[in-house]
Amino acid sequence: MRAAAPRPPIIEPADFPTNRGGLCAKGWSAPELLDHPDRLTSPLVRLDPADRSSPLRPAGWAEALDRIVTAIRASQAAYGLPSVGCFGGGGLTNEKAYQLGKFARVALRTPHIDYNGRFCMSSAATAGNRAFGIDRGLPFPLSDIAQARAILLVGSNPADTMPPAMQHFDAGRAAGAAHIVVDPRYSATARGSTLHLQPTPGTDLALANGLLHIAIRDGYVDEPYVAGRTTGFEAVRAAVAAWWPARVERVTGVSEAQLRRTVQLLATAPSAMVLTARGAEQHSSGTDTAQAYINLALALGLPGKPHSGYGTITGQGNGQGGREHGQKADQLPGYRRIDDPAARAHVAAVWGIDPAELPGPGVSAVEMLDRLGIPGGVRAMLVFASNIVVSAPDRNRVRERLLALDFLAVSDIFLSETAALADVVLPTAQWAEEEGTMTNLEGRVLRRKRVLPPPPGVLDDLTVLATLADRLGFGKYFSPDPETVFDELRRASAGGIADYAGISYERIEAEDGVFWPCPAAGHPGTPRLFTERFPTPDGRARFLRVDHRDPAEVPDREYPYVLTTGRIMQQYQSGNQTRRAKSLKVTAADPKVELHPDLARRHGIGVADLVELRTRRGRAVFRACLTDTIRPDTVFAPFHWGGLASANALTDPTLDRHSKMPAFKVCAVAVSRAGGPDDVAPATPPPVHAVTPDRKDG
Ligand SMILES: Nc1nc2c(c(=O)[nH]1)N[C@H]1C(S)=C(S)[C@@H](COP(=O)(O)OP(=O)(O)OC[C@H]3O[C@@H](n4cnc5c(=O)[nH]c(N)nc54)[C@H](O)[C@@H]3O)O[C@H]1N2
Ligand SMILES: Nc1nc2c(c(=O)[nH]1)N[C@H]1C(S)=C(S)[C@@H](COP(=O)(O)OP(=O)(O)OC[C@H]3O[C@@H](n4cnc5c(=O)[nH]c(N)nc54)[C@H](O)[C@@H]3O)O[C@H]1N2
Ligand SMILES: [Mo]
Repeated sequence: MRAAAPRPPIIEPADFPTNRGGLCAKGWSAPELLDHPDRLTSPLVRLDPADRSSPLRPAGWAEALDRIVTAIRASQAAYGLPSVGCFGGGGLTNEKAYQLGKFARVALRTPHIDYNGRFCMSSAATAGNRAFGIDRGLPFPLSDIAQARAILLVGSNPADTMPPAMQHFDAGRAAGAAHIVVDPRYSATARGSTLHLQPTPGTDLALANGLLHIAIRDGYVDEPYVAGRTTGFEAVRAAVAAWWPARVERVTGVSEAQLRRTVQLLATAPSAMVLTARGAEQHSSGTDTAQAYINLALALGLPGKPHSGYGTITGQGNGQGGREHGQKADQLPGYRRIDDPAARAHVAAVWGIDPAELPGPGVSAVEMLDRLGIPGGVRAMLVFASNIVVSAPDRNRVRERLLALDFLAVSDIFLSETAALADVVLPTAQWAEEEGTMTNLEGRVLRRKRVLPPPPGVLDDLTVLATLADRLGFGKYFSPDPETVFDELRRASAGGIADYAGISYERIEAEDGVFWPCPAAGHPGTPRLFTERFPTPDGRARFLRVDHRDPAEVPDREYPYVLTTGRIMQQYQSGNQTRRAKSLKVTAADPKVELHPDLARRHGIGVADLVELRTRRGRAVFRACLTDTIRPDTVFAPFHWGGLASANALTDPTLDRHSKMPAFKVCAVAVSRAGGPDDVAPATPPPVHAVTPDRKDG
């Protein structure tokens, strides 16, 4: 009974170098969720196994797992091994992410696994690999940010999205550092910056090329660095010659004076950083855009210099570790490539299988979702730690595809919008209830400790995967124990790019975390990368010529404005957790769309009216928030809600061809008034499962 469950722990801010004792609003409210009444405490299955529209009912673990195994076997028999797929999440611990990747390849023998990091880190990751030979969010400790004398922050709003990290930016500002923020909104981060550039969404690449054009023209290129540490500059120099300031101003809306000032601030500071986040990266040109900012950083000679360089600000709890150990369709643990014969041989040996049995690369998240239930696509899918129905682009289509599956199983803490469509729902443990490790944006591997047991009836994902593997006949390859899994991960990653071989639970504890690469027990770990060389075959960083392309959708008569999407401080991701937290509900009750007053006036929209947004894919309704902090041609909607307030009913699933990132941050939209301030807000409450066995009597 929940009444007898232990109280959630009191969260005490520890004095830790990354957050220096700070926690954000979501962190403070997280304990509320541990014993929340909506918590799933037993598996759920459909009353009629053959009918997904029949109600979900509580079931025992044996029955739930039987249904999953039966469905997997049926799909494999009818359509072959690749007809079963897995979808993971960057919130999973390293151990769980690793176990899920291995489960797909060893127990299911399917190439089809990908995860929500495609929506998050994939563009910057691809650019980092291309340019530096490695993808680690920051090649330096986060606290270096406070020491940088100038920072160009592109499409990143840490004041709202990473409050614990913001203190490093604030410390730099207090010490007189020049911060230039590039954002179509005058965001909380832009306030207090030295300079705010306000481009049209989707034009960051043109902006970067324009900045580099000026840096070259005005003699700011660090020629010895370019000659000694890089390759490919001449092609880039030639390409950006065509991006003279007037042209850049026409495309981006940023004036020549602002461009010049930006270059001057960056190039004359004794130390400088260029940082990107989702605003620059979640585009169909996201990889090339990240590359354009890397090109700028390289030309100014920044990567590898003290308190300087390029970095991407990672998102999810384990956004970094979650992308290193095999959840990606093309990847094996240690950031190895699944199509590299040497990598296959190494990992197969650790796993005790024949390399020939390892499947090849699968397809990316959106590509997999787009073909669910279609011949050649996945017919039975297992989802761990993602609420795809809310967070994937063009969610109406995704929902339709999920319904076309023969079988869907979802593991979650609450009944998410995605779980509500499943044949089988598995309740899982959350952060305070299990052991594991996470790797933060600095590449620092950290312990996450268990402080209380999961509620009775709840199993953790490691145990579930090991048990399912056992039922499928592969039990000897899997363990439910986090430290055992981590020790195997260390061996699997050994010699790879993200090398954890020397990192143990004891060391993480003793040293407040260890930075990878750490190839041996005696190795100190690597807080700072690139100081001597880059991990490319020739040791040099690579410039790459990249050119601006218009977004797949630009405004026209029917859809005259630009829609961009993102986050607000009070909600987290698909909202499955934060929409249930009482303390956050009070502060951000209604989903709101930000509109410039001029745009609102044109459509007769007043303060707190309801507004309908329409794109080629769907419609959604939000409460109007009139603000002159946004460009008059752009509207901003948060994506934290499902139902009628779902921003992803609107978004464009056009993919970046390199990273397969969808264009979350730009599409064409029409705006109209849909109701007055007194009309009921459209926010759809998260699904709740009414009958779980432990709640029938109270
Ligand atoms: N409160 C809260 N914090 C979070 C999360 C959350 O859901 N809620 N999620 C976490 C996760 S997973 C992530 S990935 C991070 C994301 O962290 P951020 O990248 O900081 O968050 P976003 O709000 O997606 O986008 C940042 C900014 O990009 C701007 N932007 C939109 N379009 C463009 C464009 O075309 N160009 C430029 N230059 N800027 C643009 C937006 O106006 C926004 O202010 O946050 C993490 N932290
Ligand atoms: N329009 C638009 N859409 C976006 C974005 C955007 O900027 N604009 N951003 C994208 C980005 S950057 C991201 S990261 C995605 C995030 O979108 P999602 O992948 O939907 O992320 P979450 O809402 O964090 O979903 C995680 C789910 O897993 C559950 N969960 C948490 N921990 C565990 C666990 O240990 N095990 C299991 N089994 N479940 C767990 C949570 O309750 C939650 O339901 O959204 C993307 N979608
Ligand atoms: Mo993210």
